[in-house]
Amino acid sequence: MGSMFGRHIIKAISALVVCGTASAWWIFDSEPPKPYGPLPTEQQVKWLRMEWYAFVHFGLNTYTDREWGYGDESPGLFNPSEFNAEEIVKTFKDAGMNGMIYTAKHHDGFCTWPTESTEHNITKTPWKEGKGDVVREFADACQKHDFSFGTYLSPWDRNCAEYGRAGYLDVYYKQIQELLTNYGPIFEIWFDGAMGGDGYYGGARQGRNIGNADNYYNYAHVVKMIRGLQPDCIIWGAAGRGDATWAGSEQGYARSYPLWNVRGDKWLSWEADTPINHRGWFWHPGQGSHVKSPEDLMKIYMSSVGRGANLILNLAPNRNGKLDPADVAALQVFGKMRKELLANDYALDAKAAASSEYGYSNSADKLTDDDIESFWSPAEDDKNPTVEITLETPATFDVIRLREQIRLGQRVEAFQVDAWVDGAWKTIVAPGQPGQSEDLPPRGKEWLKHVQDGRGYTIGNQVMRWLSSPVTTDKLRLTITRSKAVPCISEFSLLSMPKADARQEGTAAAEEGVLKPAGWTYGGFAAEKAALAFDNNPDTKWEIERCPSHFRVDMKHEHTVSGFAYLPRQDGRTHGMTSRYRFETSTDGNNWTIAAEGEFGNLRANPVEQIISITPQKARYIRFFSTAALDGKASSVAEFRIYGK
Ligand code: FUL
Repeated sequence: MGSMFGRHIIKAISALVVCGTASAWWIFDSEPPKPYGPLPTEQQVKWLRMEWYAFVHFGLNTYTDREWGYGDESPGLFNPSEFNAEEIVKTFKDAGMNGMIYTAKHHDGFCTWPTESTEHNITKTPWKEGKGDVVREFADACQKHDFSFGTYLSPWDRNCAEYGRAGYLDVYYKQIQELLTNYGPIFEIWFDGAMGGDGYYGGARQGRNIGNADNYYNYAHVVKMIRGLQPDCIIWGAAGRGDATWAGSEQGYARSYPLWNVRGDKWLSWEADTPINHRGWFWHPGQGSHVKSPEDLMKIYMSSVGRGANLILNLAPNRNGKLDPADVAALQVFGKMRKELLANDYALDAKAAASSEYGYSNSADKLTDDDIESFWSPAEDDKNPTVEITLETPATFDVIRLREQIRLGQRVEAFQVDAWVDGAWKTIVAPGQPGQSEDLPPRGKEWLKHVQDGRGYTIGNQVMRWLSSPVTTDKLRLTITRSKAVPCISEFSLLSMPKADARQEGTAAAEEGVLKPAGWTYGGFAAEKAALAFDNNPDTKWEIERCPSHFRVDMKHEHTVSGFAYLPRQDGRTHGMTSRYRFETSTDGNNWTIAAEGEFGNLRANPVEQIISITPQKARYIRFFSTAALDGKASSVAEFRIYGK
């Protein structure tokens, strides 16, 4: 410490000598550590501090019960008679969010603003007699409520005749230009990665392959254009040329921890996305019973924001233009829990004593001063930097939050936290080990079990480690066990996880109307495995290395069948995941009626249960055909349910 202080005084004096007339405050300041590695832009710093915001999927799919429209849907369907953008924005804001991103155009190519780029737009709808503009209403409501507004503009366009050819680029660039010119500040623009495949394409109804997306869309040009129009706008995606990227799952968690905001020589931040409702990104009839519980939302938050990524949480308006009440209820409870979690930091103003300090301005007390800009750094030659934190009175907590001063780069590779319990140090966050990582398994709900008791790896903008059992103490010790350069830690907080409101529990999927498979027999391909699709166990499945193929069910009695549910394979693989289907019914097992056929969109990124309703009809037999599959000629079904009575 002595030599450190001496060095600091020398620095200050030499600064005075060099600057001559330097103002007196410089004497009380010291030079911070030098920046390390790629640095975030000011926009990226601000964006990371937003933490979470809303996604809003709302368009023609809202009216067709689909996730991916084909491109031939009639704009005549769009008529949200009770749409009130302000009410939606206020709901988000009350929950503690600070921005929203709206799907101005999804893959079906329908533009929800009066664009000059295509006829397939809002002016052709009955809503407000063709004079409406959803983008305008959201943008204005956001501006009025001091809420950030962003936009999603799907690069893939299944409506445009020119898609896949050079002609589409003029259309697409025009759309970007309109959205970034006419609607005020856009905090983030989202370039989805889904691209190419079959579609309407102006009537061609064919498959189109664009090859390399980065080449086809010319993202280098797109990025340049956006920087010119709105330099503060965060660009998401764009083949890695933007400012932020996908955290690797549509379940809302960062797939892997440690999480480095660095790709090559560039700072690139992460965003995890998920819909609040298990049914998907767009609103679907009867989705109320499929909302994620507030407890699950908290686990999602802890494994996205808690790992250093941002979280974008989708709430979809229904056909009237209103948010689903069940979604809103879950959001409100989770929002309240999050506020309570962050409201009380037991380490605030606690005494902090470090093994060393880099300089006077980077003393240990900066960790507990509630100032995100100030930070503690140890001396350069301190290879085992620790800080002891002493609270005024013992506190009980189960979440530890740390933040790095990311303006100087991301540095910390691993850390450890010990608590003084019963007269000895007890490790409550073990340090992450070199070459290891915490990867959440990409399996349905299973991954939620893996959220607590993680190790200490990267910190970045922030990291939260959630302990499965609370700790009570008045003394803690933080050790930075590995760091790429002198650590710069801005905050150390001790938080306590609130319990969910009991009234919100039990929102799990209602099983109303599901026919019980007792005594049923199966036929068709791989008939001996068909029962595995009806055993309520997503780990076992009906599968066959063949597509198209099908299985047949004899329910032994006639029922009125009103629909079915299909759960794609949940083992993290996509080979043979059924992506197109046909569902047939029969009363005698000989004459079959096609009750439904179509596409299951977006399974690759979000393999959630797909529920299809049919016109209720009498049937003793059903056949489920897998007519197309992802990644290879195979078919599979993890779980299947038949609805009826
Ligand atoms: C995906 C899309 O394909 C989904 O439909 C949704 O928009 C999601 C946010 O991104 O990749």
